[in-house]
Amino acid sequence: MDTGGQRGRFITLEGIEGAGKSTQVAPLVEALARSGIDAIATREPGGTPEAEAIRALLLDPAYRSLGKDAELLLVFAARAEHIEKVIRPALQRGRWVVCDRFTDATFAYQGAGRRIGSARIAVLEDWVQGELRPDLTLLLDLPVSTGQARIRGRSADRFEREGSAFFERVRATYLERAREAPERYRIIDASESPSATSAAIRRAVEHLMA
Ligand code: Z5A
Repeated sequence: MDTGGQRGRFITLEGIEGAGKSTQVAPLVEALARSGIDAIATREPGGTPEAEAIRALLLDPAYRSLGKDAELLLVFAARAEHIEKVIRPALQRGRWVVCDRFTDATFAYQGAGRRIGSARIAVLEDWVQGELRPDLTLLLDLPVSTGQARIRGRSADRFEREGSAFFERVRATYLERAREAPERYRIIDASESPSATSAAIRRAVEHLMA
């Protein structure tokens, strides 16, 4: 995708909680480095001090009554900072960007989870991102119950307090979006071991390295 001088590649990891996204970011960056590709790892919400502050607010269970429109706008406020200060400059310098979650998460969590219409989200996507879209999105897919079992015992953030039906909608929306844009997505079976998942991810990015 032409983003006005972009030369690096933009890879995002998506999936429900416990899918293993955070676990897989470093192995992917290391695999890219072994192939001579300079990549940075980052995450959403977050990636800059200001966006990390917004993340802290979004995840804090103390703010459980935050309205869904305010939540959506905060997600995009963090994203605007992240794109301007981190993602776009890195891509323009030819670096690859590996991002733990991006706008697919907004369609899944605020769209399907909070039931905000996708047309409204798409307006913000165009406004905040312009032409910027991921070159490749790795959807780490697994049953909701498996993901929840992996994070059991951890203190639940504001999203993790939602029930299974919320996460079933999130998972279904990720899968639907992947089916609608097969050229951008690769669905990875995330119920396998971490090393098997890393190997599947490496295979899924090979075509970008050619
Ligand atoms: N959010 C949103 O609503 N809208 C948006 O636009 C964006 C985000 C961008 C971010 O919180 C929250 O923000 C997220 C959506 C919302 N909330 N939720 N839910 P986060 O970053 O803390 O949440 P997360 O992305 O879901 O992180 P997570 O729960 O940690 O999931 P993960 O990164 O996919 O998993 P992990 O940390 O790599 O692994 C979890 C545990 O499983 C850990 O103990 C691992 O050692 C273990 N693990 C990992 N892989 C495996 C395998 N393969 N087998 C067995 N065990 C494993």
